[in-house]
Amino acid sequence: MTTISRIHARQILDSRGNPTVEVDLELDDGTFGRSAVPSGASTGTHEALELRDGDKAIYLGKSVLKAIQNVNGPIADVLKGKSIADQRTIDQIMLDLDATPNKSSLGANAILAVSMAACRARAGVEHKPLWQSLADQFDVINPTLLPMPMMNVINGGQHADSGLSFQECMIIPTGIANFSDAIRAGSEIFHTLQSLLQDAGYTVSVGDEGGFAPQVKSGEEAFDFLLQAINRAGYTGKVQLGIDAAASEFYTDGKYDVDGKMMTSSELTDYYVSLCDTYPLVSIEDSHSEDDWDGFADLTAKIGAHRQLVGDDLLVTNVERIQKAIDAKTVNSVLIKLNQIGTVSETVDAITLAQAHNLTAVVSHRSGETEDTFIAHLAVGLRTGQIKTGSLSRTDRVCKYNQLLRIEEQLGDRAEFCSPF
Ligand code: 2PG
Ligand code: MG
Repeated sequence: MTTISRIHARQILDSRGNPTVEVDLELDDGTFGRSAVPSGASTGTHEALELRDGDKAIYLGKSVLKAIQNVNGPIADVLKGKSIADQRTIDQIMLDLDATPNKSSLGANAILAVSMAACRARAGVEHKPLWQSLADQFDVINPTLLPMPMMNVINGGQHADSGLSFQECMIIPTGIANFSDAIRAGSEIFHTLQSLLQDAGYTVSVGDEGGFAPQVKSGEEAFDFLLQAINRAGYTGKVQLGIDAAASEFYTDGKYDVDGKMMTSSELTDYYVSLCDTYPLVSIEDSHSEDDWDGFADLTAKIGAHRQLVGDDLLVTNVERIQKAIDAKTVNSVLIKLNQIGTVSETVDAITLAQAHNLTAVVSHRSGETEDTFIAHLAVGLRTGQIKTGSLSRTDRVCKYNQLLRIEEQLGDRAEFCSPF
């Protein structure tokens, strides 16, 4: 039986230059696994707690030294000598040690880094790629489906100073035959978009997720640019659009401020319906604010038969909230973020609950990322069929797509790729 012999956490920086937790987990046979946790900007209030020190004199309050101590002290103490064989057991030991509903005692960032590093170490012992090891660990048959990439090429909301209310405008290559050609389409459209924006006099600097951040006046103007870029790059009809509105960020006191227009919840619903009538918009994430369950349900009743409506801040990768959404038909898709819930096992539970009820599951990065490509393996290992991990620039985004290109190559003839829309 291979057991955990050493766990060591360190503070590193994420893609925004803020501290985050990285863990090295060693086994008694010398194998080791390393993982680092990401961090959000438009975080949901119902997410597990990200432990930060709050001392303004150090990294402006954002250091994670307490989380590091929690790994190197109590977590290492309870896990040393334990078998690496079963991920659920490892995660449960940490959950018992933390003993809070939102991981506020140890920090979700501390717990998750160890949880992911354990998965990597196990894959090492098994001499398997991480995606295969995750599939075997969680009884997934045929981990051969490459996820549809949702590529966020125009950034707004909390991720850029473009002024655009919608946080993410994504291109989705639904009519492309394989993953590598889907990435090629994304790259060609991204660069075509750059020229179009430049010609129109807009800046082409990028936001947190590597997409452009032009000062466009509305979602419609952003979509018009995207459609032009798709057409000019030669992908008309083969690439559709998606958004993450991240509506909690433009919601106050019962009203939504969409690019300067104040809307009620039902007016916002009607606005999305009209956007879907005008544009090839196939996926809308966080259409409404995180506690506006009725707003989501209303939109799902109206267009859910033909459009993907994704809950992110609404559901926070939490099985209780996902179950509530299933029961009330609130959305038809769940965004999956490891650090919203804080362990790999609970993340897998969120995915399998969604899949069991025919909701789609979209694996997602955070706006603050690292070079860790765990989510690429998770998307393939759990056969989720979709991933969003930013634009076609910035290595913190592209490294996930690159890892998927490697997995596609490893799978060879077994690789599957298909549109979920
Ligand atoms: C989102 C994410 C990732 P953040 O809202 O879906 O794109 O953003 O990590 O800032 O919450
Ligand atoms: Mg979101």
